[in-house]
Amino acid sequence: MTMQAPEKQVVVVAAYNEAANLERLVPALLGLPGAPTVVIVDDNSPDGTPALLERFAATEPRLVPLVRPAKEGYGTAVLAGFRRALELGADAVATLDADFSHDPADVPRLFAALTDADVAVGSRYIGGIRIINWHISRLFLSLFANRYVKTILGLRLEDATSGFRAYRRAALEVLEEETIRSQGYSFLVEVLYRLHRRGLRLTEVPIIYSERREGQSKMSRKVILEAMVRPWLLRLGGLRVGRRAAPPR
Ligand SMILES: Nc1nc2c(ncn2[C@@H]2O[C@H](COP(=O)(O)OP(=O)(O)OP(=O)(O)O)[C@@H](O)[C@H]2O)c(=O)[nH]1
Ligand SMILES: [Mg+2]
Repeated sequence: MTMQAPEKQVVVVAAYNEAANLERLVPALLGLPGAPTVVIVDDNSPDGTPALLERFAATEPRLVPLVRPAKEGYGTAVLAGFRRALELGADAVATLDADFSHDPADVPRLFAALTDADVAVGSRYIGGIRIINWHISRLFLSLFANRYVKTILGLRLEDATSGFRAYRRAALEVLEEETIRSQGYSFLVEVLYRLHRRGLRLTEVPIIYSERREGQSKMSRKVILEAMVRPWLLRLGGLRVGRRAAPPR
């Protein structure tokens, strides 16, 4: 089944200490064709992000700040953004990082790909490798992580760990029924795995990824450990569920 380009578009950005980036990112997103509503989920960043968001929101009703009291991880931030987007009546929701690793100009292409998919993943790895400014060791880590989760979970995507995505509303409603256990970046894999198991259609759209220029990485040992363990927990949980539900193709 195909559908028209989504009407009410919402972009969700998880951000922690990204004020310098948000200063430029928010206007770039608000200016996109499709006039999206922009939800920024900040965890009360000490760098002044909450005040910056208030300033934007004072003059721009399409900017919706969602400030949580403390840092609770990427996954739960995006999930909170999804809930707000559904409340706002979104037909489709895109996610991207705040640090310009994902080019806001690519957002319309991701939304457009929802005409014949439920989830469109901005992929660094289909049809070649497109990453700017990564040390080779970081590239190997990312390629390994993708191979790792593909092997454990049977996902056919080339880039299951990309946070640059678009989801149809129906996909987010399915996620509402699922219990998402990841707090950090393994959220990205968990979401795809659950949607795949529920029979939703996943597709990939080529994007160019650039290493952040401003601000600091939030990668931590805890987050990496969760990313290593979570696929196994999902797979083992999935085996149990698999007795009742139809297994993925
Ligand atoms: N609200 C919120 N946002 C977060 C949290 N952790 C990460 N983020 C945001 O999630 C996005 C991805 O995090 P990054 O630190 O860029 O992760 P990364 O791209 O793997 O690492 P770098 O290559 O160093 O940028 C960024 O917009 C972060 O600000 C968190 O605990 N809470
Ligand atoms: Mg980043």
